[in-house]
Amino acid sequence: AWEAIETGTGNTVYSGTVDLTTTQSGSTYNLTDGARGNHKTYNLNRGTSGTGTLFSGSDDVWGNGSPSNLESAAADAHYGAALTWDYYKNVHGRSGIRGDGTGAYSRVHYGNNYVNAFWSDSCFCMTYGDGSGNANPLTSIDVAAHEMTHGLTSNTAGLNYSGESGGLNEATSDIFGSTVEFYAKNSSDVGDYLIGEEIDINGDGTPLRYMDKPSRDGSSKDAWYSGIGSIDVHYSSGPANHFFYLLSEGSGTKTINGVTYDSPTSDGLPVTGIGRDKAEKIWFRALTTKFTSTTNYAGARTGTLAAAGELYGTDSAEYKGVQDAWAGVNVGT
Ligand code: ASN
Ligand code: ZN
Ligand code: CA
Repeated sequence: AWEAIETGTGNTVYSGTVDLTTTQSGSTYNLTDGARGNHKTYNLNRGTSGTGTLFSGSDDVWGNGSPSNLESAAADAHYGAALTWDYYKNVHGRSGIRGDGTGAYSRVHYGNNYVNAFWSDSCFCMTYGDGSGNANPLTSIDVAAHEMTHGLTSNTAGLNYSGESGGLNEATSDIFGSTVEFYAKNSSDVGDYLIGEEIDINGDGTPLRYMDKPSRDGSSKDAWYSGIGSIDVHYSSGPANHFFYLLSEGSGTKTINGVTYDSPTSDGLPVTGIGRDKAEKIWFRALTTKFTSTTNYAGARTGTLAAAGELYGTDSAEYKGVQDAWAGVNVGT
């Protein structure tokens, strides 16, 4: 059968109605993104292994916005993967997770009441649960970009998923989860420095994590301390998330897209932000050319300073911003 790349319509759970890149094969449409390494989206239908079935149908409309329609979360996952692909390609010049144009794939409706999502190196794929009551799929843009970024980290720095490097690995996923959401710029998703605000994992409308002041979640740390390497990597990520917020936006109070942030510094000194566009370039360059599997917080400081020096010069405001933002989370003072 002949195949053609098509633009379908996704009625997502979290991002409204969006364009999805699909493939038409004969009279059947598939959730196969022919423009992005043939990234496919599969239906596990509550199974927990294999790939289940590729989403396909006789029309190119996917979901109706309700999680009870199994195509809706698939539309979110397919959209999130495409956005993440476009972000890395258009902002950082990287074609796919491996940089070679190869697509990954997504699996939705994993298990029953599964309140998580994850990346796996062994399948080179992302997997999403349906959340509590199978009603809140974990398929928002920031979560999709977070998981896909674990693939990028594995294929670049390879930050070990424990100790301080594990916290940096987690923070890298939160950082790019956030920047991809800003990049999306659709009417439902304007971008923020919150992680998982749409999936309502806490059941009270609060996000999973906050980058301006990570301790707002009750567990994450705002600043580095000796021994931070022994806590959960989703909490030891705090100082690096906080660094990224400070570097982008500066310390103190700021309202962005209707969300008010209040970012402290551990040394009490103010930090002047350099803007997210430059901060994300610095983190990406450090991740892909400076960090290794054992990079710790001190090494992240050295690596991001080296990246900032190469990009903007060591006399630049950007370089000073990196110094000040790390000082603000108690690294390198
Ligand atoms: N959602 C989690 C993460 O990406 C899954 C996990 O902890 N393995 O970190
Ligand atoms: Zn993660
Ligand atoms: Ca978010």
